[in-house]
Amino acid sequence: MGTGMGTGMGTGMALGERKITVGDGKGGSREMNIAMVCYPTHGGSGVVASELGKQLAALGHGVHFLSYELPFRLAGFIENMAYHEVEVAPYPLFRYPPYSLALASRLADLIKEAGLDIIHSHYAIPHAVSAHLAKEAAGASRVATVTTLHGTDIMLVGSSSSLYTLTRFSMEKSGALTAVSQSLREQTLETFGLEREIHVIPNFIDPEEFQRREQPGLRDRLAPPEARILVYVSNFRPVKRAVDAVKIFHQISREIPAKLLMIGDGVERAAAAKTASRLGLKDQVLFLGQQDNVVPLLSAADLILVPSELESFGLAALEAMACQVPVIASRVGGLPEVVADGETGYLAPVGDVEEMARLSLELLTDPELHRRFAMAARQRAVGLFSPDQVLPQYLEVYEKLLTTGV
Ligand code: GMT
Repeated sequence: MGTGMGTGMGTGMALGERKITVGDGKGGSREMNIAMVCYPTHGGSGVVASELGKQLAALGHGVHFLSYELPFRLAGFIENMAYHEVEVAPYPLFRYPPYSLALASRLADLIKEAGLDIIHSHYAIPHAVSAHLAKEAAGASRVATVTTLHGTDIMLVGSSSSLYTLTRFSMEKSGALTAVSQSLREQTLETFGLEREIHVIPNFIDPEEFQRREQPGLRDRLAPPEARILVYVSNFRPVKRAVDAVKIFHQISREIPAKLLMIGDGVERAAAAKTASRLGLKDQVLFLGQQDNVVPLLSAADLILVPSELESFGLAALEAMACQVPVIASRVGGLPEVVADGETGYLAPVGDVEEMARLSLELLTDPELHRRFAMAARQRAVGLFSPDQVLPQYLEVYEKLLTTGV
């Protein structure tokens, strides 16, 4: 089931004059038609796909989202954008409903229905495999395929022995590969022994949406005036080390009045709550669950904790920086590319709870230092990770593929 494409195709404004047109088969030209394939849940890859789709649609390109559910950032009518739900017919024979095949089939149909020029998959596994299959099934060798690697697909899922071969195959078959950090690019090349080009295109935020906007009264409702507010945002997978966040906070709260807001949900939430309760922090650690809009909460915060074990980029850190929230994070994966150590936050070894608590206290007890870091965080987020910086990089990849006819 798909929602209708908005009217006014081709009326979008040009951003940085980087509009790309393709031949319309009648001697004229038209904007590109792009299929965006992603997971719809609160993970960073779905967020990035949605934001990229919005930017492309605003330029006048036709953007078709395919997933099993509407990605949460795409609620409401968006001009030039359509959503196509991928449904898998339930059948008792299937122990595992074949979602990747249903996706490939829907994509193959859409290649013809919408005249797709590009299929942009977010995740090598399973989306890039489905994209390749769709191209073959539709006999559409002209359709270009782009795959953005986000980390989870490559380092956690794709490198497992059961999926390794197909992950590698999907990357080899993609017309272009992009990775969200230099670190992920290098890890991918090494893990899969690939020799091909991987473009590093970082994630981005909309600086208008992600800016410090304090909601009147919210801070007072969350904590007493003298307390500092820390946030932790994740999907509470083991790799995010939610328990470490509580332990870091425990050490901080022994020195200064503070509250910790735990945002998100997932398997480790119970362990984090148990740790908070064991450490006598039940009233100071608030579990707020899944939040569609984190800006008001980030705008009430003084610091974000990102103690992850693995993070190919760390979108939560970037969103916080854009809201003038300095970051205390693990020195791992792409986080050092996002957080400027000693300028917009501090980095420490994974699991070094003591050091992360010490660095947090350094910032939280020195208002001038904190102010400087907060300002630098916003400046870095806007200067390096805004659509103006990042969108042209994706457009360049698209343009190159379309002109070289891959
Ligand atoms: O780990 C998550 O939050 C979910 C995950 C995803 O695949 O949606 O995030 C990955 O992609 C994000 C967007 O590119 C990155 O910001 C995260 O660092 C990355 N997660 C890991 O590498 C563990």
